[in-house]
Amino acid sequence: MTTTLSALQDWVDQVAKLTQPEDIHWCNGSEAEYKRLINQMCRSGDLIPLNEDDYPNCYLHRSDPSDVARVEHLTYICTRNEADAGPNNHWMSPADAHRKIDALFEAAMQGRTMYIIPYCMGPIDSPYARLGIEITDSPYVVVNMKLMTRMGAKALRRIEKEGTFVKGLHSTGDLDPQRRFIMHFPEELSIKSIGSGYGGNALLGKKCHALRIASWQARTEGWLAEHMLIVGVENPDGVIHYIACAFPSACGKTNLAMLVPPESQQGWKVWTLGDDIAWLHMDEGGKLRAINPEAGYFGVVPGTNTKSNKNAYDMIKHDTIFTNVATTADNLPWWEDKKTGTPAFDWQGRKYDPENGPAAHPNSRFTVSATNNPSYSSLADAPAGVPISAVVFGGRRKELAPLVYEARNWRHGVLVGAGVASETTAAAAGAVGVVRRDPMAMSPFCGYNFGDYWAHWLSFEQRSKHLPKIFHVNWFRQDKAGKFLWPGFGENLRVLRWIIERCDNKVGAKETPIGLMPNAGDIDLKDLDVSEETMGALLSIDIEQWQQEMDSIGEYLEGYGDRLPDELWQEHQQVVDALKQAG
Ligand code: GTP
Ligand code: SPV
Ligand code: MN
Repeated sequence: MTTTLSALQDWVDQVAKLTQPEDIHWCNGSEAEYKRLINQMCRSGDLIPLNEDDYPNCYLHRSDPSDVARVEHLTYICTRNEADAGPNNHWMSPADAHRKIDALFEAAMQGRTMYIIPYCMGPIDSPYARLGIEITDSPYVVVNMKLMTRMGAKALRRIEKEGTFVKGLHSTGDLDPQRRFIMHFPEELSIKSIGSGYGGNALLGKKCHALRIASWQARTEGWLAEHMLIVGVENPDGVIHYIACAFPSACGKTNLAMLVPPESQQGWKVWTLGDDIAWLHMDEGGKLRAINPEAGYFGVVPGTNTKSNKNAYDMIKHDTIFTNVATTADNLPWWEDKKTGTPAFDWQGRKYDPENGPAAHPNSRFTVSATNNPSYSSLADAPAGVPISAVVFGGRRKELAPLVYEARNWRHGVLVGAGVASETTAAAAGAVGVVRRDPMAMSPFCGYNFGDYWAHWLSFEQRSKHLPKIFHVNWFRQDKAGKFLWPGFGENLRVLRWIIERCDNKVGAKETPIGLMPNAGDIDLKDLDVSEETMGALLSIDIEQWQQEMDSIGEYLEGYGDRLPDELWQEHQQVVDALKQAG
């Protein structure tokens, strides 16, 4: 297979000349191709087959120990004008970036096969879908892209018809962290990534294309590309509300998107549309509609058990690629909090020794097709997406942020999103558990200046009277002993129900300086082991702490200088004033 599109053929020829692969393979996305690559990687040792009886068609990949997470310090946005990338991104001039990274690509694929992966982000016949080509020398990337995207012949046909696509070039290189870069050229719709084989660094359709490049395109075209799950919540009468939630990496999106309602919530059902990325467009009636550009999940493994997330637990029992989990003596995958089995070998393949830390890497991941998901929504392939009733921001905060609150209006909601902070997790290289600002959970993923991004968010108010309501949640409040105050997981449905009732104007709320909060008794606590006192703590706000928080948000926003929209500043002042009055 080759292509009829000369712009594509020329680029492939150019890349081949630079990287000098031994072979070139155009991926057609077939099952046979997937199987062939899997078998080839089993022979080369890139993949280890897992216990075929209990985990049929499941494989383990062990990354290089220096290559187990996204590397934000090596991720660049390369725009002509530095200010367009903003203080939220590392910047390099396009000329310098190309020069630097092309030198590393020189002969990088010698002795290897170069794979051409045509992919479609979004339902293949959706007007909202976007196309891309990833060129890589990693068969691991090919099989992951097969599970994560609509990949192969159909995507190539659409690319040839439309003539436009995002160009992504990737090589695992020599995995030397000194020679690792992930560069984005939004003005050229291109990505170059070298030196890492891991998830968000290497599967270029995901964070690089569907968030960093797409957010840039979305701004110029009037839509939004967000780090959000999309979930459908069906009430006992069969009415479904769709909710989009932005939580930072490893802060609960996959789990909420696949929520299993607890027994007390008779008649409620939850449907997954997406677990990581949402593209939001305004339809003719002024409603925001969401599609999930992805077709699979690259999810956090540790913590997954039959109690926390039975859907995910079952979903990854077949046809799954595991990355950096541990294994048991009988070759089952194992991870912390699996609640069954014992580890024999850790994620690096060493004999398990607790002295070496956790058995599974804290950022170990599963890759599965979304069709494995028992709660996969029948509308996940709908070309027009689903209408969104509520946008929910959230973070991982031991203290301060209450279980749930609602923004007074869209503008205030944009401030709530801009003010999100969260404790860092193992999803990115660096310290874990440090609170940092992560506006809209997009800090590592917004492909342009946050000041312009907030202005773009604010601009939606002028375009529609039917925007979703905006909320903020925090599942991670702790008591003094470090125990979570809220049980989380399936029980989060109780909070989603309050959110839906607010959207339907079926329940009142209490005004507070930071927004609207549930009145006592309005969150269903039936059969829940949470005392009234704990509930009080979860729904309390500490005025003094919040005053400090608003100072900190203010300082952060000031960093955006004259790119910061005035309206955001006014909203900030309004909360500051309200806190002062209450204090
Ligand atoms: P990315 O894929 O990195 O974007 O992450 P994500 O937001 O999809 O996170 P995920 O749902 O995989 O959750 C990450 C971790 O948070 C897992 O270890 C979960 O067990 C834990 N977690 C998820 N939901 C809850 C919750 O409601 N309460 C508590 N305490 N932990 C949760
Ligand atoms: C995240 O870190 O937010 C992820 C995993 O979803 S990765 O694909 O590696 O970015
Ligand atoms: Mn993510």
